[in-house]
Amino acid sequence: MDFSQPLVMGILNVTPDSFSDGGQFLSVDDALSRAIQMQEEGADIIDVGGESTRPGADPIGMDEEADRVLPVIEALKNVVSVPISVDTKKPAIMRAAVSAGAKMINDVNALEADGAVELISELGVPVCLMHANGDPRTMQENPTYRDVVQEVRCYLRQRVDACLSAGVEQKNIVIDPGFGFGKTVAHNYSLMKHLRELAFSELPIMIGVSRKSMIGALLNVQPRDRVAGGLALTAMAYGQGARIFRTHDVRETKQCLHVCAAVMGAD
Ligand code: YH5
Repeated sequence: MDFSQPLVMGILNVTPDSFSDGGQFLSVDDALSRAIQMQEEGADIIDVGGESTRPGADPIGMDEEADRVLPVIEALKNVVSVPISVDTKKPAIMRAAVSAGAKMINDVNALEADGAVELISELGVPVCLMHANGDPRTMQENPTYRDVVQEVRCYLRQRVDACLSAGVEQKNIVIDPGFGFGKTVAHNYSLMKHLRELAFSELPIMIGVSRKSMIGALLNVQPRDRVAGGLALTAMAYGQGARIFRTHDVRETKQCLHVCAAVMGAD
């Protein structure tokens, strides 16, 4: 992947809580339509996720996750031209997703599962290593840090080192501070203010702030009214070197980054 230009990763949730009719089944067709729409809006990557990692969410089993994401990835690779990434913590899902056509792994657990680092080295695909403090079920109960920026940086450095030691190529590694994952609103804003300091070894930084509660907590609005807040964070992050932006709002984020890039490219 070429990280010299900012990339927008469109979120394709295939979890029951994301189903448009609130029902139990999201059809593969609905997922494909949404993905095609995001590609038309300019998405550079489509991120398929089957396990809800929202605060309070329960983990799901292997079979259920496989049944949600694999058919979508298999169908998607024939209808979109952009690379597909899979948002999973499970090595077996990573392997199956790559066989099904996924070109990148997005792991909110930074490859902490047994065998995950070795698997990524074997598969030779790009990976995003994200920081999370605790698991989704309990992570927001009482997050504490002495220095959130330094702790996240130190954690990511250790995970990067584990990958490099196992033979993962540096060019295949992306890092992400994990906004909202075991962090208070104050922690999230601190991480954003100091995002520049997270960078090391020229690794590309990815962020996911789209519609998250760090925006809602400030503006007191529902997720669908958090787009402008997300774009403000996107612009601030771009200015500090972030290069991959995971979002529900692809068209708006592309426009935001286009304008940001024009500022950076001006005389
Ligand atoms: C991320 O930051 N986030 S899943 C709660 C919300 C809205 C959105 C309404 N996967 C990230 O998107 N992967 C998720 O409140 C991620 N970075 C990376 N790399 C959570 C999510 C969300 C949660």
